[in-house]
Amino acid sequence: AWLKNQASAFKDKEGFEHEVVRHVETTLARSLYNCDEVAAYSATALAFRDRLILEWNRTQQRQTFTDSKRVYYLSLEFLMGRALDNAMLNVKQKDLARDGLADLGFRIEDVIQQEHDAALGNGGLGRLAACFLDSLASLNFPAWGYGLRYRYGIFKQEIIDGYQVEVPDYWLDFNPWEFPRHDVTVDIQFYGSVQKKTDEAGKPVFHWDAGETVKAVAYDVPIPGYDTPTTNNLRLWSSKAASGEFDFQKFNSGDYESSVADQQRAETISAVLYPNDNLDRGKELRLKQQYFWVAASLYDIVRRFKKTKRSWKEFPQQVAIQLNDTHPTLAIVELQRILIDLEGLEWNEAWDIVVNTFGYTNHTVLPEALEKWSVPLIQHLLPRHLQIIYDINLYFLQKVEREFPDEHELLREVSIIEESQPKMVRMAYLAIVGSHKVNGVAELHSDLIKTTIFKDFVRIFGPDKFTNVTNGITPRRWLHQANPRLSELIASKTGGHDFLKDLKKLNQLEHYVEDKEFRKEWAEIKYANKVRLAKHIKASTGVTVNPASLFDVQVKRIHEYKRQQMNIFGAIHRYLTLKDLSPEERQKQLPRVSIFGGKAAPGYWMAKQIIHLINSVGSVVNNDKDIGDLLKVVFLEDYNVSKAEIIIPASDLSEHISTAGTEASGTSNMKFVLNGGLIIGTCDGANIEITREIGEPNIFLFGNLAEDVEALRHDHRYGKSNPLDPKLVRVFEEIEKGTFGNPQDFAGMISAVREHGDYYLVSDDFSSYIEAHAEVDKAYRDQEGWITKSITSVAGMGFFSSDRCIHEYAEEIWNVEPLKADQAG
Ligand code: 26W
Repeated sequence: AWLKNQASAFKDKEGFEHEVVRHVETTLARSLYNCDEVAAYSATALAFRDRLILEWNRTQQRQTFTDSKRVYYLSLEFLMGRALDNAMLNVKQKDLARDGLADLGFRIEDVIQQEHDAALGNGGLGRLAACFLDSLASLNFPAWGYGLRYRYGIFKQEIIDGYQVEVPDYWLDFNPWEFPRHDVTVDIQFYGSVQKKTDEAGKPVFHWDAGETVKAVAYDVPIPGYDTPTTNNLRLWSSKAASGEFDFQKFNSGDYESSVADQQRAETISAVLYPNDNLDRGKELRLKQQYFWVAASLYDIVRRFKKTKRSWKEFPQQVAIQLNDTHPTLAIVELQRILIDLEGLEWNEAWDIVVNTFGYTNHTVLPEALEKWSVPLIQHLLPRHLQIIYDINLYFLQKVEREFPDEHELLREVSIIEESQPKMVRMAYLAIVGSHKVNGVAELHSDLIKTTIFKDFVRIFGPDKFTNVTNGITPRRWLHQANPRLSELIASKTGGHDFLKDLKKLNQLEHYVEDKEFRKEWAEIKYANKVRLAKHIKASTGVTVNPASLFDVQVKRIHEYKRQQMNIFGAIHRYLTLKDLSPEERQKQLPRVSIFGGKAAPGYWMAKQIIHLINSVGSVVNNDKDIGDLLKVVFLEDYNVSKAEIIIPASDLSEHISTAGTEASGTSNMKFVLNGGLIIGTCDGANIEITREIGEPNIFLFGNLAEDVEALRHDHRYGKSNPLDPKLVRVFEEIEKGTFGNPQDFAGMISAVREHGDYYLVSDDFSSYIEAHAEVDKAYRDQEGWITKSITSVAGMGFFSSDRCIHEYAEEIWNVEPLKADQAG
């Protein structure tokens, strides 16, 4: 109903056109006669932006006026993708805009594509944060995101001669979705020393004499909810020299170079997103980024709280802060510092407030991804914070000693400070100690953290501190936006678009599984999406693929634990098997396209080798006259959110094949199934819950279980493993013969399996992987059976909405309630 009178609505398409023309002619200072697609995009974005701003302001006023508890989501990554399409759909005016743009001579699809992705993230963790923002706004929760405004997002990937080449992603040229708040700034301090003094009462007080000050400037991004006036705020901090431009004193005294150098050093803090996913490298600049962002955000949150004139003990009733992995853990220390050093609270009183304010989400169990910072580095950069960390650890270890006397090993095991050379601060332990709830992101993952990496903390704090919130995805972007025809078909059978707000309604599709017309349309939509992807593949790689083939997709960051190497070994096996057949036999085989995409961290040598092998196999297989359409292998360059929106709706089968126990959840698995694709996967992460929801006959599971991994690794280390599957041996031999180019280039991938302990258990799972693929072929030949599986699966996906997920956080962790527009009083 609000849509009728909403501030964010255009009355009609003429009203929209008028605004577009006005922006072209005034804001952009161009004439309609030289308005290209870029200008049409800019003007359309500005027109919608104007509308959003009104609801955005009202939402902020409403939340302030009602004095409601707010959620603050601290994430170093927000992988937003494009905003215009999403904004138009959320206010339900895309059709009007399509008509208006057509009048002006543009196709809306072309206009939408002019927008640069906001790619301020690496992968799963960053995209989850973006889905959460969409749900928080759509469900009317008073919530803010806090992050960094990187000048360069995740690098663009080019594939040159089969190798990944990184190109900087400068994305801020024209960004209508951000609003600089030059009046909202915070001075952030680094380095220096700490003075201990005593106040009149003889109580010790600590004064941090900082050595460097940098200015944080706020940039705000409106986050519109779907079908609601609520428009939340994402606040991103940009770093600037504290003295403004550059230091005039230095400048005037002739020290021009060093004044410019100071300015550059300050701006470097928010210059670039670290491109590592699941790898901690411990760089000083990264720690600087973390503190800069955390300190600015907390200052902002505390400033807002102080305006309410409430007493400090009410802080956790007004503020919930969620830590997206350990990257913002310094916020715990910073809030304690503010409360004791600046506000004069007693340690215990302050610490209660801190613990009740924070929640911590863990997103990985990979040991190399668990953050540790060296004590000397923290001492140097944040001397007062190091003292507070030591005090937090002292009180914590005293508690442990009281409750577990004689367990001296335990103290060393759980200490926040690792007694190594140099000493290290274990950020996950600090996050656990400083939060009231810790959660994993899928059932298996939450069980694993309780029984492995955090098991001692379950004993110390009790099991109730640890919980599970299985990840989810927003159906607005990942169904309605990415797959509009499927969304319309579902709407036509489930009573309109309500399923987009209540995804459980998808279960009504079960009534149509046998409906001939419905099934036909369902299949046609998938086919049309495959035709669209085939065009994209042709345009970007030059390879022609037949849309009637089975599209088999693995798109995600390249990592050994995700096992793209096993996938490409499997494709080689398929190629060799086809070559073995007589031409007559061959023609009876099912045609396949193996589609890969994903970025490798620039310093991750093995991941880059995997990309190179995929491309090398592609150039042999795709040009083999014996093979033709029966097998194509393509690597899609520069996988990102907007490419995902094309790829995911076009998949028949997607691969989620991590070594059991390594993928915390995975979220693309949910996106693929929601779009009618089936999964081949291991019993890992959310695959397990997906199986439970959609039914075992609808998923191709294979491989060893998480509980077997330790023993298998042990066997590899002591040479007790089974001999390699002859199929895998043959794949290795073929690579080593030079069939796919210089074998030296791929020697590392093979020796990791054959000589170096096969840590990711490729050899242990290869046979069952190949068998599962044979099952896929068999199932796909039965097209009717496949369509039944596809529809049944989508019907079961209601659980995986990020709306469900946000409701769980709100109830179990944040204790916050939605605030509807009519509750403004
Ligand atoms: C310090 C370097 C670093 C950078 C990023 C360490 C760890 C990370 C992230 C936590 C890695 C990540 O994105 N994890 C993914 O989180 C998703 C959302 O919960 C899960 O679905 C994925 O399984 C998990 O790999």
